[in-house]
Amino acid sequence: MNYDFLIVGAGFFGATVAERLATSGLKVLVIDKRAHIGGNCYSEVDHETNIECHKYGSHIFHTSNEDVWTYINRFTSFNEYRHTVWTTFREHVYSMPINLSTINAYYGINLKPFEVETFIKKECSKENFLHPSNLEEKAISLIGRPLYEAFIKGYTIKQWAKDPQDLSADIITRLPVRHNYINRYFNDKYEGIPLNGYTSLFERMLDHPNIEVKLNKDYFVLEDDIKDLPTLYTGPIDRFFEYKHGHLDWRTIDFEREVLDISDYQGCSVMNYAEEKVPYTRIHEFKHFHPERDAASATVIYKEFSRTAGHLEDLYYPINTPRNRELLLKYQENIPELDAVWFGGRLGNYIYWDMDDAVAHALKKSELILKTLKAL
Ligand code: 40K
Repeated sequence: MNYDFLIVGAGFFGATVAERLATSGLKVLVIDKRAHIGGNCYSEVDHETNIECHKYGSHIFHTSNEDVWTYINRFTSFNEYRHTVWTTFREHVYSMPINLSTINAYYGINLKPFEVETFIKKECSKENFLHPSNLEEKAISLIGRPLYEAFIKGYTIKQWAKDPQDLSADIITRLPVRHNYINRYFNDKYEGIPLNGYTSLFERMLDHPNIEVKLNKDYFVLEDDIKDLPTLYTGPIDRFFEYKHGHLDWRTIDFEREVLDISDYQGCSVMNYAEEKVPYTRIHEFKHFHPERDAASATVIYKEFSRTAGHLEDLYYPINTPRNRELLLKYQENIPELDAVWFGGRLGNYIYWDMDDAVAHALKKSELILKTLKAL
């Protein structure tokens, strides 16, 4: 095939732009340095248990964006899964995010919804951080010390490897505390897991006569004639510019997979562990994402460990520090100098996006690309 356009990365952003351009008649080459499509949303059926696992951690699709929902439903149906998160603290299980059940169970009381505001205010006023100087003081000023120490402190330390006392107060403006027993994790209009899994969704998106996918292909060792094509690059923006201003910092995640010969390990798909002394942040049990499938007799769990990412490792979460923000702006200043190169995705924008954000931005970017190519 003679290509009109190169797309680097086959995650949600790359796959969406590939589908849009191909449907407009362009011949598109999609490359990915990994051995599979789907980016960090990739799923595969576990060889031992037949349970579909999200290899890079739990992914729950949720959106209130009608255009995104309509678009994505051209390629898959969704099941009826509704996400809930539970958190274990000192051998007790609590609802997350913090709601009336969490508060009543933690304090051993029986507040009614209309009593929560006064109760929380009283807890907060036990210490007066009128001008919180760090994340810890801010959190205590919003929910009081007991809930902070149980549900926020240890978890934050494990997630970011930083003490909340050393984090900026303005990372959070509010800490949601629900005054009712509702424990659906997401508030969006639409939610679910692709019925046939994420990988099958990506296969459908990329299954187009104008799209060719080449895996195990690193952009930085590509032949020059392909590199000269108009390009959407969804890899790390600092890598594209050969790290000339320095490295942007990321958190990554390690998983420890275990197969257990029991039908249900934890009774939900995601269980957080709030205590600092438990080395993992959460445990994923993937069979719970597909209640509509025949239950396997065994189960597979992934323990999740957070750490700083090395430069060529799997990148998950941008680390929001002044240094990283400035560095990003420096790199972005280089973009207008480049002809017919667009940056997409979480890695290309150094940003945290949910899957629906990635698709929404990709739909917009596709139109911009098509308009620009016509003018060239
Ligand atoms: C963000 C900016 C971050 C780090 C780690 C674990 O559960 C998830 O995977 C996502 C959560 S929820 C969320 N919403 N926005 C970020 C904004 C950087 S990260 N997050 N971060 C999450 C997260 Cl070790 C989870």
